[in-house]
Amino acid sequence: MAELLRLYSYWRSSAAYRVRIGLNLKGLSYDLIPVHLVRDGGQQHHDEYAQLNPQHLVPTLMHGGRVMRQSLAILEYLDESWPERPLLPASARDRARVRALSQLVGSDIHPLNNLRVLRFFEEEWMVPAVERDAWVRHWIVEGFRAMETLLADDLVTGTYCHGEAPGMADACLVPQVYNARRFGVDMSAYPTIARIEQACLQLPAFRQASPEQQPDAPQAEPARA
Ligand SMILES: N[C@@H](CCC(=O)N[C@@H](CS)C(=O)NCC(=O)O)C(=O)O
Repeated sequence: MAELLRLYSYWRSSAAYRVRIGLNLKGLSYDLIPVHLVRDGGQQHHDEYAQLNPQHLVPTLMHGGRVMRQSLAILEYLDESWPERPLLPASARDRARVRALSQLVGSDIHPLNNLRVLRFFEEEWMVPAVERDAWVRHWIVEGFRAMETLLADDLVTGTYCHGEAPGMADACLVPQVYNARRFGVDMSAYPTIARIEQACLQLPAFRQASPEQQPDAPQAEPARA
């Protein structure tokens, strides 16, 4: 497994953020290749990248000449290839729980709010920004209501989504909370989610994966003299 890991990422992509967390939790070093989703008409649409990822989406992971797509599949690939510090628990039942929590975010919240969906509203249907943002909040609130119940009502929930070690569900949840905050969702309605997010953000693996820490994040404006 000595081959180089190369992650195609965008600083604010929550799907890429999941994989950055997974790589960091595993202690794996990787090369980060920024793909700017807005600049130059969206670099995800450029031929060179579209050949790697015909869906024109980030993230894409390259490892030993193999190309991998879909953040949850990539996280599982990392877990199977580097079993130490597992992202998924040991028993099939517990794995099903963690996968369900992860998919709640990855399959049922995030796709409705993706950049291409919001762009379609704006560019094809001329939906005003205020309504577009209300759509985003609506689907996050729907998903978080269920996620909060699932986490709060289950004794298996610990400091993290599943027990006392961070894993795949946390790698999905934290980027989604980042998006929720960005769009003005009131997180006080989801105390368990907010508590787990804060616990995760204590860990360097999560902090170093955060959008603002990425090399392609816009630099803060220098303070004026
Ligand atoms: N299901 C995919 C979703 C990937 C995805 O939607 N990526 C977004 C960024 S978070 C993207 O590349 N959007 C580009 C676009 O909408 O044009 C995964 O989990 O990898």
